[in-house]
Amino acid sequence: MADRFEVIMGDITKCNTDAIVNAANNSLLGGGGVDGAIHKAAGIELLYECKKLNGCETGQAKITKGYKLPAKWVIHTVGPIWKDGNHDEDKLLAECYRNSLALAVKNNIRTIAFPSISTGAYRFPVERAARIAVNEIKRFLETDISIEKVFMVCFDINTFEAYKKAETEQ
Ligand code: AR6
Repeated sequence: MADRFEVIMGDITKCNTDAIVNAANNSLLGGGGVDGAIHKAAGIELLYECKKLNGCETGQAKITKGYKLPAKWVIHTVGPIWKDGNHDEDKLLAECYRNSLALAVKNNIRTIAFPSISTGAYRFPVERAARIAVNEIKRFLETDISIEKVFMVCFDINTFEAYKKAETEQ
């Protein structure tokens, strides 16, 4: 199982996995951070497809094509905005990972890359988010046999260290 999950540093728009996950917002119409980078790299056709999806609830996930991205698919999920930890933030973040992976399985996706959902503009504390993400991904891989590889793609060293720590602790 350990070889099916890997924490790396990098730019998710460059990943040539079957799918990459986007940390989107409820509108699915683009934004800053990883969302902005994915839309920029995929091209305007991604926005056209997203417009047809009627947004997405927090914790849920929707799929589009990847257009100009190396990845064939983009799974858009909406992380919770951090308030104080008492507004279902943990549960909703866990749902993002579970629902994205379930959607990947449904679409015969074998390799998938996640960004650190909610820990940028949405201000979820990164160590807490990393523990939840690693736990959900590992638990999913324990019961699923179709996904070959899950990458956690960290954009900065602080995020990378938090996920590495969570990985070794669990
Ligand atoms: N590759 C991998 N990770 C990245 C990249 C990249 N190219 N660019 C940024 N990150 P954020 P959120 C990291 O803010 O907190 C958007 O405006 C970033 O360093 O992108 O879920 C949406 O439209 C951080 O570690 O997502 C929403 O409105 C992580 O991705 C809102 O931001 C997540 O940061 C979502 O906020």
